[in-house]
Amino acid sequence: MPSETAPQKTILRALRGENLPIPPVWMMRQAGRYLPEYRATRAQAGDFLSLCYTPDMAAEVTLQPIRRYGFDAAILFADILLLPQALGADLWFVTGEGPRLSTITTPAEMAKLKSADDVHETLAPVYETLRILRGALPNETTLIGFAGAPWTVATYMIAGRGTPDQAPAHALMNEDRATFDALIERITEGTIGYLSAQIEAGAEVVKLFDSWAGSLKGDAFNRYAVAPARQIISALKTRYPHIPIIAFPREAGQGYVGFAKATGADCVALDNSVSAEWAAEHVQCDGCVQGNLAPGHMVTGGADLVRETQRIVRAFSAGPHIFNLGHGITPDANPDNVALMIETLRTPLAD
Ligand code: 1CP
Repeated sequence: MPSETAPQKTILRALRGENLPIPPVWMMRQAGRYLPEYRATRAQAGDFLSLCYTPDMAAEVTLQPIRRYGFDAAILFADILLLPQALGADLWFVTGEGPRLSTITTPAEMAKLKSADDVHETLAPVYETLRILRGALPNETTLIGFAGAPWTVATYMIAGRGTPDQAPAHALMNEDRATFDALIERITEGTIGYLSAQIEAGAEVVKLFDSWAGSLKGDAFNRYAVAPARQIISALKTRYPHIPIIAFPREAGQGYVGFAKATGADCVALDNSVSAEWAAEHVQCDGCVQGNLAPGHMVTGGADLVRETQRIVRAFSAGPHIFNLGHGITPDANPDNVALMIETLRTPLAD
């Protein structure tokens, strides 16, 4: 059961609005293919979904970057597409290409989905992974659970795969709004139950990934990025008022302004399409922000990485900040560059 503990952990302190002299740090996709130890466990598991659904192995890959780098947070190893699978969609991964799902584009397909309350049997191994992690993590490390935001999850369920412009999801939104809205609502309810169960199993923070929020414009952004996030956050805050929530409306641009206030999120995660200086003025004024180093620096390293890390730390130094990348670290990243980023961060700046 979650308990109200005094916030000692740096990530929790930042999420409660404290401005720490050295920002706490973790990295999106920190357990991933750039690490040889991840590749070894992944090979042992056989395939990606087996890795997600085998609690000992999922816990092991979650812990690997904590052991190697001493990150301030560990993020549960799972995937945003496990919820669609738990709702009844078929899910598989094509090597070298990515995820594939059976599609939901008609009222008949929608009717075949399970109810939001029926997802927990499939997802039980994920909750077990969290329980293992709570016992295995160092005392100072915060455990983050997560889910995809409804729009992003819907884009995969409608298209059956990742799509560069999310055209199939936009088409359904325009052509059959009732089915589209029913799907968004089912995912929203499922997400509330899924994240609640993650918190019960030991997640101390949860994050909502809206990776494709950037393709929602104007009213659609309010209706399908802001409103579902607000619904999920308000339901979680009613049940677990002390659990901080990070929202990541990736590539929202101007949509970042006021997003925390509009949704109730404790922290907004920033991609690297916005400058830290702009975000400090327009987003951090409302509370904690997370981000936003371009992931490419983890490939190229060197003086540019050091300079950019210091620039971001300086830009956000007047308020609460969790250091992170603007998106996930890529498989071609050099593990030594991650160490250099952390060393740079933890060395106090001269002025
Ligand atoms: O080992 C492999 O080859 C699989 C690659 C992989 C990994 C490591 C996938 C497939 N998912 C994951 C883990 C994962 N996914 C985590 C674990 C925790 C961590 O960050 O370390 C998280 C939080 C996610 C979230 C996720 N999955 C998102 C949202 C964040 C983002 O990157 O924008 C999305 C969009 C997915 C879908 C997905 N899963 C995997 C891939 C390759 C994709 C993207 C597919 C596409 O759009 O083409």
